Amino acid sequence: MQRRDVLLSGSLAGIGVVSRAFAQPSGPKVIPWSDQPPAVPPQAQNVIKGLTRWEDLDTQITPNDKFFSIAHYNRPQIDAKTWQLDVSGEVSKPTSLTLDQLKTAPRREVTFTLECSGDNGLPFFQSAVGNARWAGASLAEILKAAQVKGNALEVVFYGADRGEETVRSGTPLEYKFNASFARSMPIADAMNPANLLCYEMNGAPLPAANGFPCRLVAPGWYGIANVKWLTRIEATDQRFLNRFMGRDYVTIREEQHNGKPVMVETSVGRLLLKSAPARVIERDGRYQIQGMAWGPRPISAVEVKIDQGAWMRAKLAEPRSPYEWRAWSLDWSPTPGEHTITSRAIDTSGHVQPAPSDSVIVSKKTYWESNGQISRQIRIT
Ligand SMILES: Nc1nc2c(c(=O)[nH]1)N[C@H]1C(S)=C(S)[C@@H](COP(=O)(O)O)O[C@H]1N2
Ligand SMILES: [Mo]
Repeated sequence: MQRRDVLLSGSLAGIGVVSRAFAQPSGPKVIPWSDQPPAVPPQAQNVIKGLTRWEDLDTQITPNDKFFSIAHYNRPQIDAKTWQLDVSGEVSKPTSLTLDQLKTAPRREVTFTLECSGDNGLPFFQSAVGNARWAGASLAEILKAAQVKGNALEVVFYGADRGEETVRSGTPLEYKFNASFARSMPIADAMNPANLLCYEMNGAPLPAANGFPCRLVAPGWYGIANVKWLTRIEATDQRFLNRFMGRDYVTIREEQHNGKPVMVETSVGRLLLKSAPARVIERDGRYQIQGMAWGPRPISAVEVKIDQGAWMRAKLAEPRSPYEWRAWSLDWSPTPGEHTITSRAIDTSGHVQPAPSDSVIVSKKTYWESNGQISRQIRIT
């Protein structure tokens, strides 16, 4: 062995990268996109952590240390020994569960691709999506045990994190208060058997950044519905409308109704159909475009367009759990120079991921729910 090899295998021992690299001197090489997103601006660096660029999300499951993390208020450090989850409100049997009690309920698992509804809505925010194997107790079973009353409309999920909110800002009626992070869901949606009171992520205890000791995992919903650092679950006979339901996380579209313009405001909720080119790899002069596709219904096809060419069918990986993204790839023989790669997903109901020029995207005035087709730039030498 050369001295350099000894150093490498010593420092990288156990990762498995070294031996593979030496066994295949011309292993696949990732060609980074030439349109790298700008850095997260300083004022957003507490809110957004751990954004991993697309080129580095190279496994079906996103490892915990590459998973993004969003926190709108503080990032609570919770002591698992004293933590309790209250189940209260319009229920006949209010309860308070310790982590050990929660873990005595049957352990359920779901693999779910979690995407922030702001993903691709801002220049620096281009990979706020990850796929993990989540484990915990069934939310529906806990709610059934608490006996939700017939008059209840919604279930509200409260996190331990808090922050100052202001209504009627700058008017004589201005009111500031200390709010908890919270989101609500209609009873029927809360009863989805896939929903978890989750305490485990990819076989490890939930990391602090992702909600330790317990978070809601709501497959089929955007990240915002997946409340972290859970402390309280409350059934209510009213509509819950806080900042994250009715003010901030609102998609505003200018639509034409009977020929008249109408501003339509909707709360961000369910996941939308989407795909993204993840990376281009090259091996011995042969190129492959790889990406991911996800959405509320199973993916039936992904198509790829290079520059202004025709749409081409990508090869889909085997389908896995209905809630996780599906890998796709397309072999490519590029000419040297700058190229644009665009992908679009199609689901089993025939929905097509909209083009940026589609009215559903053009009419949208806020940055949430940006599920339009994504184009990336690459330079081939
Ligand atoms: N308590 C709490 N839960 C929260 C948030 C938050 O700020 N506080 N952010 C939400 C948003 S906007 C997203 S996109 C997801 C991100 O989950 P992650 O941090 O595990 O990636 O958490 C959601 N759950
Ligand atoms: Mo989000």
